[in-house]
Amino acid sequence: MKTQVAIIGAGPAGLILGQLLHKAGIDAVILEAHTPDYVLGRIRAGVLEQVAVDLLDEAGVGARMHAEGLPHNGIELLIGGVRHRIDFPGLTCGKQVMVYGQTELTKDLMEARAATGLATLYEAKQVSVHDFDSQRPRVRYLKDGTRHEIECDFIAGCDGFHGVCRASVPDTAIRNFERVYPFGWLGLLSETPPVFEELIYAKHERGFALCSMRSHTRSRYYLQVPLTEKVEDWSDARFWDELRLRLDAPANAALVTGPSIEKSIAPLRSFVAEPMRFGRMFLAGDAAHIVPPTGAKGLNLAASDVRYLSRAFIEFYAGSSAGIDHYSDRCLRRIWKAERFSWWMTKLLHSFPDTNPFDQKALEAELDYVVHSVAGRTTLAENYVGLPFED
Ligand code: RFL
Ligand code: PHB
Repeated sequence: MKTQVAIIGAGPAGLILGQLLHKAGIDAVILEAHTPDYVLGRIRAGVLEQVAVDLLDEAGVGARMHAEGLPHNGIELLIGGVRHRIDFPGLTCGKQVMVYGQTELTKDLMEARAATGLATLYEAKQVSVHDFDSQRPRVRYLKDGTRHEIECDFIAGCDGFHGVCRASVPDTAIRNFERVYPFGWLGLLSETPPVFEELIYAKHERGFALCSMRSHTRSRYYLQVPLTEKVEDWSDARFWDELRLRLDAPANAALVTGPSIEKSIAPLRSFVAEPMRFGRMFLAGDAAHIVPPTGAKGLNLAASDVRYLSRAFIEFYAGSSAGIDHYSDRCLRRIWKAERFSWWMTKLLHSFPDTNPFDQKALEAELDYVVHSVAGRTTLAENYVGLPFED
């Protein structure tokens, strides 16, 4: 088989890229290791920046998001039992974010791709990437017991943190930057109305908690837990009891509990691989970087990478290699700002074991500054709604 771009991975990065390339008349094949149901079963992100919303519109998949998504104008920080509102439009000249689940977005992208009859090869096993330092890269895979090979102009590694693309780069050609946190997030999804109309980020001495949502009838909650915790040890009742301890009286009065639809623990990590281009192979999304979810940036970064990558490919086929030459640097400038923000939000709002008393006092002063100064709130708001692209 021959194609222009072989995309590895049908998560948000791979599917958005496929759609943008299709719109531009560039031929692409997507290879995915799992089934569509498996991909849709992973409950992950919930918050989209305006630039991600705009990109989904550009890709022609924004209709249901606009009909069913929830535009949000702020978040609440609950610190030491006191609420502080971060007003996004007021602090960022009118910007807001959209609450729309990654599952729904992925479903929209899958349906749009199926409707145009484009090839997504699900359950492609033993995917391997070859000759990406030459003019003719190749991708091999096993499907239904038969081995196949794709010849392409480019490989887009959109295969997530555990994917094969980054792992295929020689150690000498790549540098990894990493910070691992000594806790994870225990997430619970329930068919219950959200506790509040905006997201509540709660800092508590028992640990961080987040009240989020997917719709007016579906809620998503998270609790900071030590990495040693096992999800089997968290009954729904234990989860709700612990959440109550970390919220304030108005939230507890409004909290509607119910059976969980999904419950899982995700470790927190900051990670960046540099560069993101290796000859004719490009990494995008979680394949190249991971952020702790506190800043709601992972999916948004995946979207911004493929925005740059799609434009780079379009420019290439129009006769200029400037876009592919600048891809890595352009992405990384934006990525490092989101990494910094996600690390900062995590540091401010979580309880860290072994924090010394001086650092603890300095952190409390920093939080006090952030919520009580317009400059502090503006810094948080402009990073949360998403920094502009440098084109
Ligand atoms: P994905 O979604 O991991 O997709 C990669 C795809 O590649 C496939 N794959 C392979 N296919 C073929 N061959 C191989 N060898 C392959 N290896 C892997 C995988 O099966 C998969 O389908 O990466 P992508 O597309 O880069 O998208 C990234 C996002 O999924 C991720 O950054 C976000 O979910 C992060 N995230 C959040 N991001 C936000 O922007 N806002 C949020 O509010 C937010 N909340 C979150 C989050 C992530 C969380 N977890 C569980 C990590 C909340 C949580 C709890
Ligand atoms: C979510 O709804 O899953 C969510 C929202 C905000 C975050 C992280 C996760 O910062």
